[in-house]
Amino acid sequence: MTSKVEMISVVIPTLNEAGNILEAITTIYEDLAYPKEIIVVDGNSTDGTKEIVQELGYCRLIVEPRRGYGLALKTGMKNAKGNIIIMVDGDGTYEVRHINRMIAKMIEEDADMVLATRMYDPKKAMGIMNFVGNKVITFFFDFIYSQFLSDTQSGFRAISHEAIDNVELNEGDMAFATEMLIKFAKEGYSMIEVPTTYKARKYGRPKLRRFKSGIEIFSTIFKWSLDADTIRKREAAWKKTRAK
Ligand SMILES: Nc1nc2c(ncn2[C@@H]2O[C@H](COP(=O)(O)OP(=O)(O)OP(=O)(O)O)[C@@H](O)[C@H]2O)c(=O)[nH]1
Ligand SMILES: [Mg+2]
Repeated sequence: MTSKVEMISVVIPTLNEAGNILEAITTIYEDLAYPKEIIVVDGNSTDGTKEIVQELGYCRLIVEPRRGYGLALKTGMKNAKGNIIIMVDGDGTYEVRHINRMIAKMIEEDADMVLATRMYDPKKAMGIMNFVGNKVITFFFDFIYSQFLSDTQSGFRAISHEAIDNVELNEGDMAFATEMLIKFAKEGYSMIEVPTTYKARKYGRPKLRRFKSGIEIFSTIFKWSLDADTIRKREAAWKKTRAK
């Protein structure tokens, strides 16, 4: 439950995002209408990303030399002081102006997590492979964990700091985002979505390795699905659907 904003910690993982990071950070700095801190967790970029962040002066730069999207986010979150954590990529693909909208929804609904969903983007800018992969993953996740999300692979989320501290997250790479949803579902934390738009990458290459990440994400989904509590909840959800 998140009923008020004390401070927002924005955590941004970066690995060679020199052409994207400046716009993301300055937009957040200017637009975010709450007390805030911006934490960039950089994987020792070699393209000048760190220098750009340092020069701005108002961001906290943490260098996390170990590889992995999940590890970077975990390190950032460990250092966050706000009662709400925003996680967002530093690659310019998310509309960071929508943070205010996510926070408003979080408070209004007393939610533990708000995800920005890219599935209702009128321009349908997401690549077909990512779109289909995301849909399949999301179908299995929703079905197994009795949720109603549309974009489980969204890396743009507002999260209750208290809730995230209460779950154990072990995945070091892209499956981290899915593991977080699974653990939240298991704890009974509320997760809702607000629509956002998707922008194609303008600079640099994706670090996502589709095949490797796909396998890791599916193993994570199935690994946590077989305990008695999850099976009981799923059964109850089926019965409820059948009774309608
Ligand atoms: N610190 C750190 N950041 C990383 C690492 N891998 C990815 N990132 C960052 O995490 C964010 C997500 O990675 P992306 O490469 O954009 O993955 P994606 O969003 O699936 O791919 P796109 O379709 O290109 O957006 C980006 O801001 C990356 O720079 C890493 O090992 N360390
Ligand atoms: Mg990205």
